[in-house]
This record gives sequence, C-alpha cells and structure tokens, in this order.
Amino acid sequence: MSADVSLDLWIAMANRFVHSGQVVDLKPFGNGNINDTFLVTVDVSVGHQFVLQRINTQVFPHPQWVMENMRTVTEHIHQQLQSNSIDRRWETPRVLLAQDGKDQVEDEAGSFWRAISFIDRAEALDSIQDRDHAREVGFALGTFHRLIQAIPATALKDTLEGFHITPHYLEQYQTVLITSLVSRCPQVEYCLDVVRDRLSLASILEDAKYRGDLPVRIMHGDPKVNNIMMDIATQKSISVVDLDTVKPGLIHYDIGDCLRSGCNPLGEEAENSELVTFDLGLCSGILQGYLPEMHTILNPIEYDYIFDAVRVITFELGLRFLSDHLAGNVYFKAKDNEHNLRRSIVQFRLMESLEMQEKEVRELVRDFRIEN
Ligand code: GN1
Ligand code: MG
Repeated sequence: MSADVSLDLWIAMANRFVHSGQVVDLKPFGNGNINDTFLVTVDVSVGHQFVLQRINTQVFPHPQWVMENMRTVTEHIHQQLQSNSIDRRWETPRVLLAQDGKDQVEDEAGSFWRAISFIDRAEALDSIQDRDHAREVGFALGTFHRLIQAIPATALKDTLEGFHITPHYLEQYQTVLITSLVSRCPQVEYCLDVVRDRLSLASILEDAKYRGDLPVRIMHGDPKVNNIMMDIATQKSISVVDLDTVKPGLIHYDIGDCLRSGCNPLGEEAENSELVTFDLGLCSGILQGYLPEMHTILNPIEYDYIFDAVRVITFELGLRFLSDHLAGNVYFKAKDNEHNLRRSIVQFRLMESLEMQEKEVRELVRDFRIEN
C-alpha cells in the first residue's frame, strides 16, 4: 500500500465494486513498479476474489483510455475464444463494474480505482524456472498476439505517449543528464559508458518501422515473466495479464521484452549484477513456444529483427532505470536511492551478455522459424 492511502480507504474502495456481500480480506498483490494492487476477498461466495488497483495517474494521464483499450482487447479475445481458437485452459482478465455501472471509481482526492477479475488456481513467477516454463511463457505471448492480431491498430488509443519508442527515452536521458545532481560514482560511470557506446542502438526498431519493414500492430507493452499466469496444477500457461499498456506499437518490443525478462534467471532485482547472464536455453524454449503460434502472421523481415528487439528493449529498460535514478526516482517505485541504479546495471549486464551471444540467438530464431 502506498503511504498516502489508508487501509480504510482501500476497503471502502473495494466495497464500491462489491454487488452483494462484503469485503472480508484485502492484501497486497504482485510486484508492480507503477500501480498499487490489492487482492480482495468477498464473503458472498466461498473464495470469491478480485484484484483492486489504484492507477498511477502521474504515469497514465488518461486512465479512462486505459480502460477503453482494455475492454476492446478483452472483448475481442472473448469472442475469439468462443470460436474455439484454443483447445486448452485460457483466460483473460475482465474489467469489473462498480456499483454505479462504471468501469472505475474516482475518489475525492482524484485517485482512479478499478477492479479486475482474479484468475484462480494460478500463479505468476518472477523468473523462469526451467525450459518447460520457458516454452509455456513463449506460447502464452504467441497466443495473446495471435488472438488480438485482427484488431486494427487504429482501434486503440495511445494511452502512454512515447512508451516503447526507444529514441524518446534516449532524449529524456540526455535532458536529465544535464541537470542531474546525482554523484558520478563508478557504478554511474559504468552506466554512462554503456549508453555512450550504444547511441545508435536506440533507433533500430523505429527506423525499421518508418521504412515499413516492421508493421504497427497491437502490443501488450509489458509481457514480462510475472505477467504470464501459470496453472498451478498443470504448470501450463493460461493467461497474459496486466493489460494497462495494450496500445498500437511494434510487437517486437513485446517479443524482445519477453526474452529480456525470461532469459535472465536471476531476475530484474538480482542482488549481484556480476552474475547476470542471458540464458540461451531459456531463449530457445521461449522461441520454441512463441514462433509456431505466430508463423502465419509474421513477415520474413520481422524474424530478422528479433535479436535486435531483445537488445533494444534491454537497453531501453536499463536507460529508463538509469534516467529515473538520475532524476531522483520519480517514476518507478524504489526501495532506496540506489535501487534504480542497481536495476539499470542488471539490465546493462544482461545486454552485454546477450551481445556476446548474438550469433547463437540469431541461429535459434532460424531453427524455430516455420516457413509458410
Ligand atoms: C513497469 O508496473 P509494472 O511492473 O507492471 C513498467 C514496464 C517495465 C517494468 C519493469 C507503465 O511495469 O514498462 O518494463 O516496470 N510499466 C510502465 O519491471 O512503465
Ligand atoms: Mg505493467
């Protein structure tokens, strides 16, 4: 819970989404870096639970648009699922209505609250456990992309301008660097060098978009490992959650982000950045799960950019953490003043490890590519 909101307010807000019975339990849920999230239990029926969130309106200036995009995507997926496009357990989070029939409750302080259905008998893990898990994570993202591919990019709003446009983050970094008062310790110097050596990396995907090599589709925006729900009993993936960032964009940022997050067994919060590596076995598993789902949709050039996509998004996230450190931790929730610096170093180490394995990653893409 964030310090500015009391538990009583959380309970009051939870009750606004309850249509019969009352809230009997409320506990922090997940590890989100932006929004505040609680799991709510209601006494109306055994085990009835839902997810309550307070949207960070500093980050999402148009939360209503976020809800609209979410509805468009989830309703489309529900329709697709009715026409039998998947033969295993597959679920999609649903937006739950407040008592007054609206998608959200806005309180007197201007906070924006919304409720999402809870996917039960499932878990989300912060890092990939083994190759089977990797394949399931890849399958989940491929299934999500396949199910939404018919939605025209123009049907969704741009809820977060500049989100996953890497050159935009480079510009922000260059601006904050000029004014930052943060001391230039060796760790910061390491990060500054990493960025200085890779300035041209930032525009690879955007240049390909402008040339028409990479099409604008609908992207998830945040398909990291802990946004893929796994069925506890079968250990199969059953859902891709956290739909706040679905919007028009390049799905390469998604493919890259899934591999970035999935192939780092020590996770984003790794204590010892020296030990962070990009794991080829997990990369192989994710591609093996993802590519068969998308082979009728991806064009030949899109395969060529998969390696670049992982490199760019890893660079981008490292840059975003670094900029936030330099700006005084204004965007991502941080435990202490150095937290975003440590996160940035983890991403940059991961990127360096990936760069050393470029040939192998490109070979894996070739191995799992299915010709149409
Ligand atoms: C943020 O809040 P969360 O954990 O769902 C961020 C993502 C980053 C991610 C890194 C809107 O997501 O872009 O990849 O942290 N979301 C936003 O863990 O900036
Ligand atoms: Mg997210």
